[in-house]
Amino acid sequence: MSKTTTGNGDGTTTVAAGVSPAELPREKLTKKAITADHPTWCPGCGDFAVLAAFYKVLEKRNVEHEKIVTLAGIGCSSRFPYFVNGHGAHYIHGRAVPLASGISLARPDLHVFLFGGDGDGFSIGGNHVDHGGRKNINMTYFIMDNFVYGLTKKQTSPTSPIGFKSKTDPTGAIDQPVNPMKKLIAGGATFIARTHAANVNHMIQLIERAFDHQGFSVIECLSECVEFFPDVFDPANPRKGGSFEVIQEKKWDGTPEDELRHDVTDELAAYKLASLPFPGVFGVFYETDRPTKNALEKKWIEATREKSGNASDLEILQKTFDRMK
Ligand SMILES: Cc1ncc(C[n+]2csc(CCOP(=O)(O)OP(=O)(O)O)c2C)c(N)n1
Ligand code: SF4
Ligand SMILES: [Mg+2]
Repeated sequence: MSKTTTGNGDGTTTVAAGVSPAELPREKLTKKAITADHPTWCPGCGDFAVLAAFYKVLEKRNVEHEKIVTLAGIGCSSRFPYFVNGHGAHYIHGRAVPLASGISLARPDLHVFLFGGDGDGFSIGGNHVDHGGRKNINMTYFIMDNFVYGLTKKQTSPTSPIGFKSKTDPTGAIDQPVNPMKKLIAGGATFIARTHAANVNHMIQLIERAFDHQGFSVIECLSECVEFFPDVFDPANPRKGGSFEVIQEKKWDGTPEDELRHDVTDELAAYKLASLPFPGVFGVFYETDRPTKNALEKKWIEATREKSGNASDLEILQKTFDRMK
């Protein structure tokens, strides 16, 4: 039998015999509790800042420790789940969205976060991102865009600019890069934002907004690969002589200056913002309130169960098989 010592300071709690942990006051979530392995990124990699911002949000929002799920495909950025002490998986290259979809639909009480790179999200996983968006499955996807395949040591990625010299384009990339904001708008994601790993406060604000959004939320974060594409994001880093232009959102206060501010529910306006030349603008491009697949599926399951005389899952499944005979 265990003795009574509530709150071990590391997210675990020892409880008295006969006391259910659910009955005890919850210990505040600390960074120590959510920190797992030592990050193995190169010194100076932008991904460190993303991890720090994510820890901050979990701590600030005091997310229930057992409700945190981090998922990823393959890539340097996709190593993220190793560094978070929560449920998680480092999955197949580009396939984090389908895995996350199943988890989100089966366990809507969990906070499902995805992390990955431009290659993982816009090349091999490009089609999954579209379907996650159009189905509006509840999850937050943070894409660490470094304009290169980092893990495999410098190949052209779908966001590499024309002229970028890499192992796959030794004389310079010739293909038109993907515009992440436009792709996400067209795909149907219901929260679409852009940030920069050099601006931790901005990252935190956006992760919090995405966290509060019901549906498929995606944040593209410019995160420098210091090894294979250094300094590429300096034009949007004030500490490196660049300028970080933040989208001014409408306040709906009836003032003349509000006329010029961005309406985040206006898809065409979001598309226009996405057309600005590099480094573009940062903040929320688009946000809309559309029913999630989670909610629609729940309704459908309830209606089906009622029609079947409140049969159990097994009975409904058996009836379906019987019909197929
Ligand atoms: C099916 C498959 N194809 C190719 C690879 C090789 N591969 C591993 S990571 C990667 C690209 C990673 O780039 P990105 O997603 O941008 O992540 P980064 O390393 O830049 O953070 C590739 C091509 C793989 N692991 N699996
Ligand atoms: S190779 Fe680039 S993306 Fe990968 S850890 Fe190093 S700096 Fe980061
Ligand atoms: Mg990359």
